[in-house]
Amino acid sequence: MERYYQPDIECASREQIREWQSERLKNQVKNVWDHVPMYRKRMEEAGLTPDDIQSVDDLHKLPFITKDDLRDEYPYGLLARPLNECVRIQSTSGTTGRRVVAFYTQHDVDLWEECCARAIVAAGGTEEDVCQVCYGYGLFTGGPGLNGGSHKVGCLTLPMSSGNTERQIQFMTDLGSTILCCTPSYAAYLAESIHERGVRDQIRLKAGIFGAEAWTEEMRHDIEEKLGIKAFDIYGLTEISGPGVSFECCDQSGMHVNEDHFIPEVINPLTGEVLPDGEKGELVFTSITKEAFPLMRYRTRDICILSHEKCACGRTHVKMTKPLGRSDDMLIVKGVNVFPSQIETVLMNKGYAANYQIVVDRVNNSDTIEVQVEMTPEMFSDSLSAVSGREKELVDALKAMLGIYAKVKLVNPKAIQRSEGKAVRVIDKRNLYKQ
Ligand code: DLL
Repeated sequence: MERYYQPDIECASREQIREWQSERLKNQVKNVWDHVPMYRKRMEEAGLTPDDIQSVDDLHKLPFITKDDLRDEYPYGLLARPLNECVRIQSTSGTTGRRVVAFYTQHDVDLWEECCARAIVAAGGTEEDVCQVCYGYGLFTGGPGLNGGSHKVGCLTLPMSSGNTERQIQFMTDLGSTILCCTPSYAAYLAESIHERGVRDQIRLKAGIFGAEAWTEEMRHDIEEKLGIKAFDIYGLTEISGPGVSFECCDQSGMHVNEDHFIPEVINPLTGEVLPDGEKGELVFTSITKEAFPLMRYRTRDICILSHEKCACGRTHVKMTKPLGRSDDMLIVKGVNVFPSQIETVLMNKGYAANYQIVVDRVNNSDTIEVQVEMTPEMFSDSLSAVSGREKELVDALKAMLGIYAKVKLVNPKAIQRSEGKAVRVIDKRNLYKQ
């Protein structure tokens, strides 16, 4: 029997959800008009006043905001509440030099943790469970979000944070963890390490809640099989709150967006036109219940598809596909659009583990792409000619998927550095020349 953390909300009628959204959107628009100068200016430029937004049908009138706006307003420009009402910040890693700082009131933290609790219950979590959280704690939202959700559900929470694989496995076996929360790449690494140590039969895990980075269905099956669990996807971003913006249910057919808090839209990234269900485009969110840091029509850069089709789990909130890539993750190699997930699919279908790296470069004014992937331990003893035969096989399969030649280099098992958080899949050396 399907269980829900907040059944009245998660299974509300579409009319009810629409009513909540319209009411909350109207209030939020008034709120940001009164308290955030940038929003008022943008609305005035678009010839709008709060009265123009009467329901969700008017949402499309509002201007978009982007990560550049967040940067321009850094750090306090978008605050909608006085600082003394804020109790927390979280921040993105800022690896691309674009650090985002998001603010929370206590109310914001509570609602965020409830969203994570919904995800944990959807994955089968109850107060009987031992929930091991190995997302990073600190500025990253992964650890604090799932930690809070786990408390709300009443699980025994293991606040492990990321890294120290030896200790992770020891706690997992000694305390009998039943739910694992981490990035999918770290789950794959943990699975590998558990097998190497021969302790698979001491593991009690039943479910994993994996997100924060792109992962394919092939990778899901691999992790599910190696750990003997059901693996659930969870999505979110710091700007909108953190993990739990959407989450997967037992149907594993997309992630339900917590629509009572976040209104999703999918737009054509070039024209800004709102696209109907089933069409692929850039995901945009409006946070209608956030107090401290509400974002109106925020362009996420994540590419996905929305679906209002009825879900077998009984939840009524719209589902989004896994992000099919990020518009800024997309590599353009020799003029062709390449998504790392396409490469991962080819590798996993050919029996390789998800330990790979994509190196893009420019040689003699022409783009090159090399896929480095680890041989499996069984392949390691292969002859040189067998190895080059395998490389050729992958080159052909990648050509069929991508339409361009990608060099393939099979490397020794363990040669690719394992990740404890978000995996670094792409090294684009062309960026070095731009600086
Ligand atoms: O990654 C929040 C999070 C933590 C989500 C733990 C799930 C679990 P940021 O660091 O701000 O926040 O990165 C947000 O990560 O725009 C997506 O591109 C990507 N992302 C997040 N979840 C998924 C997912 C957290 N399930 C960015 N699948 C987002 C694919 C994901 N990409």
